[in-house]
Amino acid sequence: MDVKHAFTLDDAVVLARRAHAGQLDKGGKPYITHPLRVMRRVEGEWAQMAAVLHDVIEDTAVSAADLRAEGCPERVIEAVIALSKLPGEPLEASMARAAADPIALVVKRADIADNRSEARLGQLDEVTQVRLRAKYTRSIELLEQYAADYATH
Ligand SMILES: [Mn+2]
Repeated sequence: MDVKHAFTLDDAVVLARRAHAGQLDKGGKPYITHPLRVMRRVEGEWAQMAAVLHDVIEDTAVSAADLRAEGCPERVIEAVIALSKLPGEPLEASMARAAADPIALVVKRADIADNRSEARLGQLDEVTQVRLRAKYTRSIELLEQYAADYATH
């Protein structure tokens, strides 16, 4: 009997853990703790899958084709692509793309919220904190501006 195993949230977590294995965040903690926190900040299975996988294409060797080969739902892959900054891409363009995809939008909001949380920023030196706070404030402003534009046009 051939029972095709449907891709679950657990599969997404295992895939993300494997992809980020050995990576550390700016505070020296295992990187995977960030996507896991972002996952807990969103609701719905696809959004949670996209959340735990949101940095996989941008920051690891895993590609969209690899996600597809693992059986990850196409809608989740689309959202992860929308969340993946291209090399050299301006912040405006990356926020516009995230805002245009409803799943990517909720994940990006949660991503920025986690990035600017005291738990995360507090581990960093003062100069880095100031720089990142400004970057995340600008990011959320752009994201919400594009989201509002898309909602009204
Ligand atoms: Mn992130």
